[in-house]
Amino acid sequence: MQALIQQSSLSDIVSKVEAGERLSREEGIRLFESEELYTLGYMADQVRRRKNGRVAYFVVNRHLNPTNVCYARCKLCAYGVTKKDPDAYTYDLEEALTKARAACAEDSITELHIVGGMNPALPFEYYTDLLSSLKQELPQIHLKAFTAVEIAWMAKLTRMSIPKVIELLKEAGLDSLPGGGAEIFDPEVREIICDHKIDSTDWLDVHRAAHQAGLKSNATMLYGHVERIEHRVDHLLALRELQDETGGFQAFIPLAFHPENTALDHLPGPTGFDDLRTVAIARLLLDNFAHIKAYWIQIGLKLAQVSLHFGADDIDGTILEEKITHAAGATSSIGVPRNDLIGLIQQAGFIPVQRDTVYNEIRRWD
Ligand code: V47
Repeated sequence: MQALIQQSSLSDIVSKVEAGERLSREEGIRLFESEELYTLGYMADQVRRRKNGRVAYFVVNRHLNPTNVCYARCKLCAYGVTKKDPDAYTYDLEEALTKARAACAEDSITELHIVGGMNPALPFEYYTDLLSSLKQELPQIHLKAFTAVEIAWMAKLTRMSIPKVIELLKEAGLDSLPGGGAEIFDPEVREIICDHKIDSTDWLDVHRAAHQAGLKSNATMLYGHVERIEHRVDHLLALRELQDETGGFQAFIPLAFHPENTALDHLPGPTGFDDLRTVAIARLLLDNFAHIKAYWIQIGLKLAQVSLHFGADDIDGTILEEKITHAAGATSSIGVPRNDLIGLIQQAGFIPVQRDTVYNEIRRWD
């Protein structure tokens, strides 16, 4: 390995990573231009072990998607539909609670991940009532709910400021924000893949406001569509900059584009090589993020396991019913038993740790 590294065209970057120095935009671009997957993995694994040791995390969670009706109709998305679509659904409060009750029937579940479309028929009270009813009935469950896109939508709907919307959601029971809706921050790429979505400034403003309100959040990047590698690097650096300011992000999750049933279904989507290098480069550029998640729903359990050696320290959760990526042709199962995640982590040589949403350890399998 040492001989390989010495001959590497990235050996100057290896030295910087070993010294714990921050990488620049140009270095980020060089990493993406490189085909030296081993060197990328070597560097990312060093950082990962420095930050997280031999531990790999997972959460026992469930998804709840209250509506797929969405006015935005993003080209990247196969989940959102118009209200007239035969597949359109919107749970009323009681239906959402029934779904949540069933989803959280198992004792070990600690998190509900709640996201949905921007449905013009739903008033702001729908969201606050949903949170407060869930909190009342399932007080032990962490409510990780609503992307920055949905929160900005609620602000527009109610003509309230983003901090006010977050304050009211928090009062109703919101515990943290998921990282979705970030896509790629570059405005020209956004124009193609999600022209009705908030821009990067608004996305970052919502997360800044959430962090200022004392809530943790996650961040994502959708890759493998029409973006260039410069767009990926700039996206990651924008996240790094906000993290320098607030420290409120917990995990970064690279999201592998799934083209099926989307308006971009002529695109091939990312390859396994791209999945692995993106995890590794995220680990290297996001030096101020504690955690990098390999989202097995999108890259499959096998590649998520391998990602643990390429910078990832978390493989997300058990889930049980995933709709958004499966609408776009994901071939992974829609959920996985906890013991399967434990086995995958152990076989990869790491210590499985079941965590809660904010990374408190619940149990470890030493
Ligand atoms: O917001 C939509 C993306 C996100 C497609 O915060 C697509 O812990 C691929 O954000 N192909 C939802 N991706 C997933 C998400 C997430 C997942 C796991 C953990 C966390 C977390 C967040 O998926 C959406 C959008 O950015 N998406 N369509 C598609 N065709």
